[in-house]
Amino acid sequence: MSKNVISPTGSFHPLSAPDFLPLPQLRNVQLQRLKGIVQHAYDHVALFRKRLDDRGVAPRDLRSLDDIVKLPFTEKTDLRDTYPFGLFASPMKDIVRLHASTGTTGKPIVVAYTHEDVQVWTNVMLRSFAACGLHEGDVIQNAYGYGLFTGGLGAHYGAEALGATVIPISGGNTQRQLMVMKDFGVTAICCTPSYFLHIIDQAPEFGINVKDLPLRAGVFGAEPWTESMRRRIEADSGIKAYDIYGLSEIIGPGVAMECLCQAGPHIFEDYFYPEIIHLKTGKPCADGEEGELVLTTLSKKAMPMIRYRTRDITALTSEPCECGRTMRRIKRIARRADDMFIIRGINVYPSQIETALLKVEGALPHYQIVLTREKDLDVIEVQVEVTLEFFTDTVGALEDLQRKLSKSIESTVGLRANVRLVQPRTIQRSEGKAKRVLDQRKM
Ligand code: DLL
Repeated sequence: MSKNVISPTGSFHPLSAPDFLPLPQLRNVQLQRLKGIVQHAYDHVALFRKRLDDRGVAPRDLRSLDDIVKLPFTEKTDLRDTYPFGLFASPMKDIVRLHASTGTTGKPIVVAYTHEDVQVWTNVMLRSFAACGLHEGDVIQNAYGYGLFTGGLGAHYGAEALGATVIPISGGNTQRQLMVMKDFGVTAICCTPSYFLHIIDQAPEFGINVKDLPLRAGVFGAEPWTESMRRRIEADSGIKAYDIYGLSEIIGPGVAMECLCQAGPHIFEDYFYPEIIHLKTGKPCADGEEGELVLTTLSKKAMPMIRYRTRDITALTSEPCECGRTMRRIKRIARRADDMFIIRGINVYPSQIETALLKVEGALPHYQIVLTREKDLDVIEVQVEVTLEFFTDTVGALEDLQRKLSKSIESTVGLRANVRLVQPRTIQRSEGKAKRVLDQRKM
């Protein structure tokens, strides 16, 4: 594999060339692929065929990319209702891999890949790593979970194809993570941002200062995180934190990835066609306007997804990025429609609480939101860890901090919350996706 060329504003790998396709060419690739995949889905997926027939739409009616709005949406319930294999569009003999995601409710959803689909996945993951400046010679510690979760194997194949050295450590065993990071000269890590925070938090206990290690980049995703969280991570570890986005239904990690400019993930549009729609009406949103991300897979053979409603809230921008990539960017996904909770009539997302907490000095980025009901009234308690210095400080200082945090939440979210300060390492850590909200109201 040839060496990478790294420019000050972006990195380049020969296989990253499609990231920079001139727009007319990109749109043409998208249209040709869209026509092909819609025909494939129509021919092989009964549910999709029925929905198109019911609307009186045929695959040949797709003449331009704008015609995509004629197609019906696909939703998570469609995957559950057809569990396990009802949306597969390839015969089992052509399917080389299955993954599954349990999500937060109900039955798992099962996703499938042909050999060709795995190659596409490998390609977009390679391009993801290249986009944030990783290359041959990098040593990548892959702490995403290996198994039915797509994070582990998705990142693994891409890192190997890049020519990097992969350490398939999977999630968990933080002491071993730190030992390996130090002893194997790890230069990049892949895991959820919350798990990385936990790793760096533990480092001093094992005599390690992460800032002294050759580690320079983190490929963080699989859960919502905020810009304030990125700043904390970068300040505490001395590395650059990049946002990677993806979901099992579409392929896994590698749907979108940030470049060195850290200005929001670029969608690999030659394989995934993005739309943003109004949550309620389903109508298209304008460029830059926030709504729900809808994705169509343009090449996936085993399980094509047509206009899949991700429930992730973001905005799409076609503003040029300094790196020169023509692929559009999404705004960091800090919230999911499903994560919203309503408390005393106010809609709240955990990420708003995160932003409010991290504005205040002394608060650590470890928190949990507990919802309860007292005498028919919703009560919200935000438990937040504070630095040891604060805990050893006077009661007055702690009360002052508590007040500041309450105020910050009130001004950010418009809600009075009970803030409970807890000692460092009290809140349960996750090796994968963090669970921010404990809703005990229904119990
Ligand atoms: O989390 C795939 C993945 C693995 C992505 C590793 C990135 C890194 P699922 O388990 O199906 O797949 O969960 C998908 O996680 O719809 C988002 O709500 C959330 N999510 C994923 N990446 C991000 C991100 C993997 N960078 C769901 N920012 C998605 C915010 C994210 N949310």
